[in-house]
Amino acid sequence: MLNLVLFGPPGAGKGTQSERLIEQYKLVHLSTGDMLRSEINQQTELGLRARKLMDEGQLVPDEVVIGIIENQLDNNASAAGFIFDGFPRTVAQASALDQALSARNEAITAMLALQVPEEELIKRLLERGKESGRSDDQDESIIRNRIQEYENKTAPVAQHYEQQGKLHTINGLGSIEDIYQRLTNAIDAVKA
Ligand code: B4P
Repeated sequence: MLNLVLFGPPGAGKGTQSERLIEQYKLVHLSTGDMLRSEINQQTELGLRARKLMDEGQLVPDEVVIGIIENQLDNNASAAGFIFDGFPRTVAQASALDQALSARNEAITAMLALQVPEEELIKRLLERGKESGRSDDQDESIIRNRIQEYENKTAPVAQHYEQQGKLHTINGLGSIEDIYQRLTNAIDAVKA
């Protein structure tokens, strides 16, 4: 299996690039953000809990997203591999993912970490907010809160994979096509 973690701050382009990478490598796309938004749209109990936190720019509790991901691993047992997009977002989530994969005789192949300066992230998310109506993209203070949550809780996840020799940093500035090329170069090198 080819199991990739696509990593980076909010607005780094994880969702954008995942859509192309799953086509190229025939992988299953697991985006915890998309799954949580689907729960919100269906107005499930989980969705109602998640919405309040997401609208404040906070992370939802680890046990919620870990449970969602484990279900998806079981539902896609015959997949060629996975792209984990927006997960893991805490070191506890990373440890849980390692254990869940190891219990299935699998492991993360590589983490691809997109690097984008903060002012560019804010510009992209405010722009998306105008087009998509996503409630967590509407307000600069919520976006800055999301970036702060990333710095405090998510950035250390890169060290977790660096210690395993799996971290690959990718310049996330430039055209979507240029960044896609950088990602595929890195993936092809780890696959070889
Ligand atoms: P997510 O849905 O994961 O989304 P994101 O971090 O906002 O964005 P992403 O990096 O995917 O950006 P995109 O490609 O769309 O998270 C939302 C919330 O869900 C979190 O804040 C949290 O509350 C919750 N959550 C999710 N997972 C969780 C977890 N594991 N644990 C706890 N809580 C969790 O790109 C953004 C914009 O930039 C787009 O409009 C795109 O068109 C544009 N763009 C992309 N690449 C560009 C480029 N190269 N140049 C210019 N613009 C570009």
